Formats: sequence, C-alpha cells, structure tokens
Amino acid sequence: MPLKFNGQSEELEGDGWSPLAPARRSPAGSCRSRSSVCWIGAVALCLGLLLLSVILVAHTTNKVNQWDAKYTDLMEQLWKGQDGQPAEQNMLRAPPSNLTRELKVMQNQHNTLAASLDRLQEELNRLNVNRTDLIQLDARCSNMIYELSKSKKNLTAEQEQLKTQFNNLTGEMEALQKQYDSVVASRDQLQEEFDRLNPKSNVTERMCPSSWIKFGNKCYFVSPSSQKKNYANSRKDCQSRGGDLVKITSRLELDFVKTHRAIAWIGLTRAEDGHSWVWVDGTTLENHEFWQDGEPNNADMEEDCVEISREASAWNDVPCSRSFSWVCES
Ligand code: MAN
Ligand code: CA
Repeated sequence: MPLKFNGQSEELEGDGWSPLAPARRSPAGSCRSRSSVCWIGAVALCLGLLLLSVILVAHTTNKVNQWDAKYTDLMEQLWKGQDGQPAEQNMLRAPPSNLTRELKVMQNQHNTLAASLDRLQEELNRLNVNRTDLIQLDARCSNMIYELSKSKKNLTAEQEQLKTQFNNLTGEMEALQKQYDSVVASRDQLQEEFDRLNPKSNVTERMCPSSWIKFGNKCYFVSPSSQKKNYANSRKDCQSRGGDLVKITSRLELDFVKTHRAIAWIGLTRAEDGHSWVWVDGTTLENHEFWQDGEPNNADMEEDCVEISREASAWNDVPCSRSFSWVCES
C-alpha cells in the first residue's frame, strides 16, 4: 500500500527502505506534523523488529540447548564408555603402551608387596605363637624362681639352726672332754696318792676289765683283728671303753703292743705347729727314739697320725684316714 510522507507518495517496499529513511529524507518535525499514520507505521516497525528478535532468540536458545545436550551426551560417553563401565576402566583395557608398561610395573610391585605382606603375616603369626609360648614359659620360670627362693630361705634358716646346734654340741663336747681328762688325771693322782699312803699297795694287783690285758700297771685293749678303723673312730672306741689310745713310753711297752698287733694306731698325732707331736693326754712327745728310720717323713704332706710300723717295732706317720687296728690303754 503506498504511504504518503510530506505530500509525496512513496512505496514502503522496495530497495533501500529503512526505518530511518524518512528522517533522512525529511526532518522529524514534518512526520509529527503529519497524522497518526506516521506513529502507527513506527509502532508496526517496532513490533516487527521485536518479533524478529523473539524469533532470533528462540532459534538461538534452541541451538544452544541442542549443543548442550550433545555436550552432555559426549561427556557421558566419555565417562561411561561403550559398555557402561567407567572410562578409566576402558582406558585400562586398552591403554596406551607407556601406560601398559607402567601398569605392568605397578602390577609387579603390587604382587611383590602382596607376597611380602603374606610372608609378614606368616611371620607375625609365628611370632605370636612364640610370644605366647614365651609368656607361658616366663610365668612358669617366675613361679619356679619364687618357689626356689622360698626353699632357699627355708634351707638357709635350717642351715643357720644346724650351724648353731653344731657349735653348741662342739662346745659341749669340748667341755666334756676337758672334764673327762681332768677326771682321769684326778683318778691317776688319787691312785698314786693311795699307793704312796698304802704300804700294801705295791703288792696289790691292779684288776683289768674282762677283754682287757694287764701289762705292768696298765690295762690294754687290743681291737679285734677283724675290725679296722680310721684314727678318729679308733680313738672314739677307746674313749667309749673308758680309756684312750695307747701312750707308749718305753721300749718294753712298744714291744708289748707290737706282739699283739703288727700294725695299730697309737695315741700320737702331729701338733698344730706341724712339726712337734702330741699325745692324747695333751703332753708333747719328748722321746723320739722309737721312730722307724727315715720317719716321720710326712709323705705326700698328709701324714698327721702315728701307727706301729708294719716293718719294725717302731713308729711311722701315716694319713689319719687310713683304717688300722688300734690299741687302747687305761
Ligand atoms: C711307706 C713309707 C712311709 C709312709 C707309707 C705310707 O711305707 O713311705 O713313710 O708313711 O709308705 O703308706
Ligand atoms: Ca711315714
């Protein structure tokens, strides 16, 4: 439809049309001066432009949505892979060769570590068993130590008691020996006194107990030939019979003893000083003429007691532990 501006009829359609064209062709004042036709045209133009813009925006939004959907699909494909597995696994199935190598290395390391872990686990189990055994052993040892220390305490106390008893008994025995010696000495003194005061005493025969032999003015007990004892036990036997081992003071007496026993203990021992000799009555040996030739020789440094020598009517020093016959006197 032809529109007329400023009195001129012009075609709206055709080459070179533009909404600004009227302004270029005539000043604004001329459009205003025309009728509302001018405004309607302008409004129509604006509506047209608006519609065009809406179409354009809708088209663009649609495209953007399409691209967005495609992108999302792609991302999902990338993430899930073809068979719905995570993409990393697909990548592991067919990874690049350097990744394969790394994977193999890591797999080997994993296997080695797993083997080490197994070994360590076994070792740990074994150690746990050992530990349990050790704990039990430790408990048993502790118990034993406790019991042993208890026994030791008891034994120590017992030992102390026995030591005290032994000391007491030793003291008692020494006191009794002294008493005995002094009683014997008193008896001998009284006998001498009696003999001196009694004129008939010289003719009085001294009586000896049965199984004792009288020789001179003394009684002698000669041990049975079937019995042998060491020095200490021989002396004990004499004492139990009321006498002591014989003290030989004369050749006559020595020969008398020798005729009854070829070898026998006599009451003579080495003194504490290691050199002199002492009789059972406590007197020191003065007369050394009865030693056998070459004696006492303290053979092997252990001969502290004296025997009637097997070789002659003489004395020989021998170890006190030897077993011989013995001769007592009273
Ligand atoms: C020999 C000698 C003695 C010694 C005895 C010991 O007879 O050497 O002096 O006492 O052996 O058996
Ligand atoms: Ca000797």
